[in-house]
Amino acid sequence: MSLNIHPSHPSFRSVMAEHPLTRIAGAHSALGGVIAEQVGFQAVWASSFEISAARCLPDASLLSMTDYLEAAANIQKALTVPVVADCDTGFGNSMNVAYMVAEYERAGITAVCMEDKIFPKMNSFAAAAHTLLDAGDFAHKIETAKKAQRSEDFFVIARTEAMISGLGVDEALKRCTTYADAGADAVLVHSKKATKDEVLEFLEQWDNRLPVVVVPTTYPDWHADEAHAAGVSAVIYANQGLRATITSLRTALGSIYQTGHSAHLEDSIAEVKDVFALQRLGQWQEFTA
Ligand code: SPV
Ligand code: MG
Repeated sequence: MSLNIHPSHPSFRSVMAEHPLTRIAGAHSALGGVIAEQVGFQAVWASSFEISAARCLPDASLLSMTDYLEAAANIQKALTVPVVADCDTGFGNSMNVAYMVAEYERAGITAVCMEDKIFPKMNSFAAAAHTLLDAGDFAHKIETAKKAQRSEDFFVIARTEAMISGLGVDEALKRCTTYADAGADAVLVHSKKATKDEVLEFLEQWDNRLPVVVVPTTYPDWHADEAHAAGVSAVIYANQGLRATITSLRTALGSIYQTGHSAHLEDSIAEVKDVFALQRLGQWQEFTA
């Protein structure tokens, strides 16, 4: 009898090869990851923003690599789709990057993303300088990550914050070319503009050497199919799950407190048996049969 209490998962590289557009949802816990998988997402983003927010801390390199690794590994353990681990700046210099790759790979993570800001970094949407690391130094981190990996399948995404820091599309193109030369498996271009125009301009000029990943948080009306038609290979819905959770909790708990009971919520909140299903309780109980 095979029990699905220790799910296995394909590599992110194989998922990318299989899907013309890989759709990825952010999570901070196994619960969010499993729900993302159940509704159809092909991968889960272990988001530094979500993982920090789950502890009511800013996404500002306050948590350690060990904290982020534990969160990502706990998500991965529950899934049959791969996790893409948001590894911020690589948690330090190239030596930290080598250690990071060894530890993440050992924990069964098949894809990591590193961004070209200086450590400590600040969340891309926060009012801050968002100073970039020298492109050559970041390229060295990418080279180091690729050297440190054991499996050929391990996937390293190089994220540029050039547009976040106000340096524009040309700088993003230059940096992504340098990161492709350094051996990255994909590039992620992040923008916090209210429209997709900046990202579209990047895509028009990008030579398609590597797949492009986008995070349409501030331009949420960009349909996944349109993004794909414009040259995007993977799209990350990085924090919508977290934001939905905040709204749901506030509404439900606020209403229980106000009314003094929870009867009116019964039809709109998950049933206890739904929780049991997410816990795979039935499969675990087979051990006692
Ligand atoms: C995250 O989800 O942690 C990200 C995306 O890195 S963003 O918050 O937009 O920087
Ligand atoms: Mg992040």
